[in-house]
Amino acid sequence: MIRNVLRDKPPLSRDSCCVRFFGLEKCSFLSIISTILLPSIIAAATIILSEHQSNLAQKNREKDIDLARQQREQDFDLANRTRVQTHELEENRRRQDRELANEMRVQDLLIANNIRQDGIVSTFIRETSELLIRQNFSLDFYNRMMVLRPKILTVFRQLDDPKRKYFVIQFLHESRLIVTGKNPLDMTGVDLTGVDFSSPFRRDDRRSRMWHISLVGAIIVNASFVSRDIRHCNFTETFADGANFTASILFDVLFYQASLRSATFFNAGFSTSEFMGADLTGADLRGLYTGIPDFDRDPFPFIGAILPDGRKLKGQNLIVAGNAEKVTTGFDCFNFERKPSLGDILPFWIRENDKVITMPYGMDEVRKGCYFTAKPSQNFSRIYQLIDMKRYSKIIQYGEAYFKFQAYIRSPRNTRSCAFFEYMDEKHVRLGNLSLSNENKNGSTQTDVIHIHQSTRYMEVQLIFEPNHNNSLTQITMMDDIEFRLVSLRG
Ligand SMILES: [Ca+2]
Repeated sequence: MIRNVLRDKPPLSRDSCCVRFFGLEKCSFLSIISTILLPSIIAAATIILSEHQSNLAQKNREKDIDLARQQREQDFDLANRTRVQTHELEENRRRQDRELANEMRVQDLLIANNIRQDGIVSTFIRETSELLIRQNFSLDFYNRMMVLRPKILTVFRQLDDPKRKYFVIQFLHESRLIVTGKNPLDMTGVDLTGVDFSSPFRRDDRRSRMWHISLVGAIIVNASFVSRDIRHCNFTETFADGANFTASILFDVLFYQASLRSATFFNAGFSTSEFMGADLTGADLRGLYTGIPDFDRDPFPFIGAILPDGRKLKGQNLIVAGNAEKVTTGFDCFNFERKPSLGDILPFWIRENDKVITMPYGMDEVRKGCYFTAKPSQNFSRIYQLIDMKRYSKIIQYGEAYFKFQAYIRSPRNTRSCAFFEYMDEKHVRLGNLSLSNENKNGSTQTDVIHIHQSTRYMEVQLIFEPNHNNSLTQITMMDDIEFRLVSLRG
């Protein structure tokens, strides 16, 4: 059917397509338009394209410039960093070189110092040994005090290494030059600060022993004696602040007048050591056997010492029953109403006869209790007691211990009643005496402080009453509060 329609449609004639425009046929108009417009379009497109390319090129150039700038900046940064790094590296190298040079110099100095110090020690040991051999191991006073002591002081001043100081002390100890009881050298002023005397072994190991060493007067600040067995040693008058005696064995060690501030004796066996006059401020005295010592029950080892808590202990009265009411039986010394009657004396005092008695003070007396007196007699009457001072032998031997004698006395005029103290040696040989008397109606306490003879081992105290011829009890001698005690060391 369609084929039929197409077949039936008449063919287009030439004239039929030429519609007229502006007086021109349509075909001619299109032809003209296409002739003019096409090149224009092409030209325009070309211009636009060209413009676009130009812009692109501009952008690219700008980008290139930017990149180049960035590159330059990076190069500059890199160069800077490299320069800084190079500088730092060189600086480091120079510093390392300097440090190395310094270390080497220090090492050289150390080596030189070591050689010098070894030389000092070996010269000292050689010369001292030669001196000992020359003197047949028995140095006289001049050799000890004018040759050896100055030499020792010089050596210790020159040595700065605590280990070498320890070696020298070992040598002196083994050469028996600083052994207690063997006329040891005076170590006063020898500086042993920080020297390590500690033992690597157990304290009961034989190798821990350092017995009988005398360091009297030495400076042993912060020195260590940990685990050392230093029994029978003498640290009298040492300057030993901060010294460490932890877990050491200190039987029979003397610390008279030593400065032991903040020293530690923790777990040390020091119960038989003596600390009279020492400064123990802040010291740790928690001993092995005793715990913290009972200073009040047994003040003896600490008389005159400043205790860790700052207290200072007075010595005990060595006279038994020096106060009359303590030995009185038969009546009440404080109840004068029932009086007068005479008390009996318990046997702390030895009575030569039965004349010496105790009596209560009168109503008008300031003093209370009882006093010693004597019954009327034609002869001198006396009571006495002997005091064993052997426990004090070391402190007496030290020679700087001061004892105080005291008695309250009132005697009639022109009598010779007195408290009489006589000291004697081990064999009871009398060495000297001291008497306290007072011819004063009012009575007063008489005292005297002396350091007694170094051989003193016994003290006899006598209360001597002169016969009271007028037989009047108001004219009698009275004595009371008799005391004898260690009060201080060196005045
Ligand atoms: Ca009394």
